[in-house]
Amino acid sequence: MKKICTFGAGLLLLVLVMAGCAETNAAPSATPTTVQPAPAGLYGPELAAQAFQKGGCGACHIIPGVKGAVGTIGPDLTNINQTAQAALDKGEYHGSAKTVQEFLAESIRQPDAYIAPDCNGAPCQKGLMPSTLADLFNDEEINAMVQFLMNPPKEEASASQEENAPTPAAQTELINEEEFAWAKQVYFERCAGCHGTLRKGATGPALTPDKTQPKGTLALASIIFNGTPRGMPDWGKQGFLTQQQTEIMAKFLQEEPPTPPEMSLEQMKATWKVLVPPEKRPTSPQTRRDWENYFIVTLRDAGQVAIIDGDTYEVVDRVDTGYAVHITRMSASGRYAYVIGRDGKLAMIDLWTEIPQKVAEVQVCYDARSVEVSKYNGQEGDFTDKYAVVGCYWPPHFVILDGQTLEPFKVVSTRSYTFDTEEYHPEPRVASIVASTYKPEWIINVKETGLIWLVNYADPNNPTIKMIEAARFLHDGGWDASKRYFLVAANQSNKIAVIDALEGKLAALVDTPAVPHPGRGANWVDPEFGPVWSTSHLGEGAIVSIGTDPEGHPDSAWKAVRVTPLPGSGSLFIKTHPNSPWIWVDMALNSDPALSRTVCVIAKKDPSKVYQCWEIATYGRAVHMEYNRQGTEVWVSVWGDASKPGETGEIVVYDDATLQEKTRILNLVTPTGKFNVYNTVNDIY
Ligand code: DHE
Repeated sequence: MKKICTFGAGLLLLVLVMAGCAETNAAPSATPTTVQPAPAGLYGPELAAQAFQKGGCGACHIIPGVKGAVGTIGPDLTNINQTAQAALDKGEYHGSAKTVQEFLAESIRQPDAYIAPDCNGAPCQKGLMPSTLADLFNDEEINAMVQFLMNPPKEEASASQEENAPTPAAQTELINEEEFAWAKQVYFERCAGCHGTLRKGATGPALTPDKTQPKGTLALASIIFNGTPRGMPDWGKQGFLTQQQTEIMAKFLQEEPPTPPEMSLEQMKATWKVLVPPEKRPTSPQTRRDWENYFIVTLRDAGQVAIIDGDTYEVVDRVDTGYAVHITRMSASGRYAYVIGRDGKLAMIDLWTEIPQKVAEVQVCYDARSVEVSKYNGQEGDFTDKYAVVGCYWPPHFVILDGQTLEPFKVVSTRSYTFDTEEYHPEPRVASIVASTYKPEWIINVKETGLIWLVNYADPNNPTIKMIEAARFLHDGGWDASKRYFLVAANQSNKIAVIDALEGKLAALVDTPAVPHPGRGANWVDPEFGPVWSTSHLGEGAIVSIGTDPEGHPDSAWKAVRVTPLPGSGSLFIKTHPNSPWIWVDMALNSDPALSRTVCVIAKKDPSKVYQCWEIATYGRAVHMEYNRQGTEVWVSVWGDASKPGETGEIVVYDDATLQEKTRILNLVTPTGKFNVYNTVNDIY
């Protein structure tokens, strides 16, 4: 068994305990990692520092005097002796230790004996630090670490410790070609979204060799296996990666990142297919169903969307789309659904045919997350259903396409300079895109540079672009109720940027708790502060509401006027409807399985606290809420596991007035986002 050390919850020393994790990726067998014993002849602080290095404890803890020990997942160990004394004095400690020394030693051997309350501002989590530790260190090493923590050095790492610390190069173990190819694919599928294709960091930290090599294989593998409280998934615990596989990934991350290929317009056009030409499509709806009450449901791991009748709950059709399909947006008329996969494949579905039908498809990049349409209809022309735009992660560009056929015709690179330090960035990815109704304009959020581009598509071959300085790293967002202001999360800056689409300028930057993640947010009227837009957060259990009515409620405008506490962090989405008395919120990425399948509602008339929370299933995660057209029902996805029959996923439908369950739409494969046609066209959230 391979082991790893880090202090986190309690005092974390992580051993990668791996038992029976389902293998979902056929990986090559790992090159063995050998845990080296501490060099003989070391003692005292030097032996302790060596032991901390050996286990990679610094990946999760700040340990004064230990080179590279600046991790923030576990508690800061600078004053851990005092924290331990306080826990013993207050009787909070439930282990068998009677002294601080015993406490520290026990925390290494049995990390869950006591869960420290503060992991750098967030609550520490049970189970983050695996419990089988004793075989990693001998008694001498544990004793040395305990003595070290009893009296930690005041200064930074001393020269001798620096010398004794293993050099990154010595720690890095190469992987073979087969392992590299496998890890590259897994990185693309699971990691690139947050850390960047070139690993320069965005939602997650940078993972370039200068950052990863000092951490070493053991520490990196432990983070990959166990996740972090700030939203990094626990790939090992979830069963996506085995211990061996996390080690291959950890080694891959210490190598230089490979640069993927570019994609030309010619290559895009080679993938372009018009399956039903516009002239062969019906001129009026051919279905008797209320197609405006269809829900287009992402079936993530099936690479499909299900089109579900919002009146009868029947799955009307399943349409093949892109790999790990991500989101759907409707054309301005609502007739067409545009579905983007993570592989950059865009599918266009006609909702007017008797059975909805894919009418065109194209691939415009290798990695994408967003799609939007032209919505402007005014003095400058009618752009209804005229253009689509896809925002890519790799290559970093956006592509403008014909809205009727998906023929791509304009590619615009987003490679440019960061707004604050004016440094060239090779991978500024396109995050959310929304279409203005005030002007023929898309608001395109360029994640890494922190710039919001106002792209005028009136002459799309010669688009004018206004770049607005905002904050890094831009992610998701939505309109306020008036649709004049667009609010977008700069999630690693803990800010919401507000764009005034009428004036074409930044209206405000609002500070929030850690890692805001609104989806498109929720618009409602606060009894005290008037119209507000709310976001939940990945990094903290809190909903923040921001005043959005500068004319009627100038004192509240663009201020975080209310914080509503949630039982946990890890929230991805929040939703409401103008007809609803409630605001719904998930905690899909909470590391506690019970909370991850819990939804909460907040009463608009008493928004200071949560009204009710409940688990919606016995498996999977509760993720993403959507209302029906009338605003009387809420649909919530149970995001299951495609490899577990009976637990692949379902949608739970609630009566919004009573909060009672109405029905379940069963046996869906990993349903995540759901987009009601009417609500999506009209930006109702
Ligand atoms: Fe998403 C929206 C990016 C992971 C489900 N997601 C968005 C948007 C972006 C984004 C930029 C805004 C699009 C817009 O409005 O134009 N998402 C990313 C990532 O980079 C990230 C963090 C990591 C990744 O590797 O992809 C990521 N997203 C996820 C998931 O794991 C989710 C939960 C399920 C899945 O698809 O795998 C997921 N993202 C969604 C959904 C929306 C979304 C359902 C749209 C919400 C809405 O109501 O509009």
